[in-house]
Amino acid sequence: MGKLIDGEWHGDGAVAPTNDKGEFERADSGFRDWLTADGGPGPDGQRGFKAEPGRYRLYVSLACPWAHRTLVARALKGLDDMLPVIVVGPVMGEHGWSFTEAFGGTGEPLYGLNHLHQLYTRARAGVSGKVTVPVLWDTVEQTIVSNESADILRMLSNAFDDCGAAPGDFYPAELRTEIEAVNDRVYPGLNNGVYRAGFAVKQAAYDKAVRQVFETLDWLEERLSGREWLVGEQLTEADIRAFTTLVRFDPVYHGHFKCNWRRLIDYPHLSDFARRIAELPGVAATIDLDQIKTHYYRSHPDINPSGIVPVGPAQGRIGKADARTIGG
Ligand SMILES: N[C@@H](CCC(=O)N[C@@H](CS)C(=O)NCC(=O)O)C(=O)O
Repeated sequence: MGKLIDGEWHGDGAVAPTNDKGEFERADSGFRDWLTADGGPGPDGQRGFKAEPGRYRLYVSLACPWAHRTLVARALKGLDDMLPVIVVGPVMGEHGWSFTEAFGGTGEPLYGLNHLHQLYTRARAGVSGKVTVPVLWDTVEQTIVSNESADILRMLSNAFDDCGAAPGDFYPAELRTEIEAVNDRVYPGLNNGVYRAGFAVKQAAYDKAVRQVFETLDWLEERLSGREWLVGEQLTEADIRAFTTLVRFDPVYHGHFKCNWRRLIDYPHLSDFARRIAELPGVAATIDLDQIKTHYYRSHPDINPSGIVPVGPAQGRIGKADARTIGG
């Protein structure tokens, strides 16, 4: 991992930033503008960029659960042609995310860049901070509209509706309060909770985080016992946000991040829920277990020094199965 300081890349060996209690602390995203149908300001007065087919690119890693949120929205809204993706390679090394045409990457077709940090400095020469995916890039102004997945997910829900996007609103006005309430629990307890468990460097920090992960899974299981979707009677962003962590749970978080009290397949309602979302049109193609496993097990040498990518799980894999199997 590493970061930009005044436009210079500093690679470092540390797995993730932790505080003096050994707890992982996630940095805030640095680019927070908004894509809107008419180019008007975003919901909180952010600078608006007009949604136009072909104008923007979505830089993603297929491994990353945050980027995956935006890929699910792109698939469900039928934006494949309007919003092309650029896919980094799976392993995050000393230069951070890098472009390659091997291992499922697309290379970097716009400017021939080698590393994602070069896109950040292209947007803002002296920028400081983490270099993360997803990135929503404007090819006209050559800048980053946003590198915050929660915001990008929300903007893709309606920004391209006048351009012929598929119907569906993942953040309908009448459900917003409840969606926020679910997000406020699922983000710390599950989406970021698995990282807080996995990146903890002190026992107490791990114990606290892993307990919260399973309290959140228990709560979700209970909530889904009598309903199909987390909020209301339709798919919302709350479902998409839970989904991308759930599909990684048994292949990665259970082992690599030590979230091994239970597995996703031990939760019948949650497993059905994840499968239900994976079966929506276009969603299965966004799940790449090879990339997911390769990324985590090979990008965190502090946690997995050998870089060996384990073969399992045999059962309960969701989406496009990874290539390696044992037996019949
Ligand atoms: N808050 C950001 C977080 C994104 C994020 O942390 N992405 C990870 C990949 S899963 C990343 O790019 N990490 C690079 C790093 O930490 O150096 C979002 O949700 O968009």
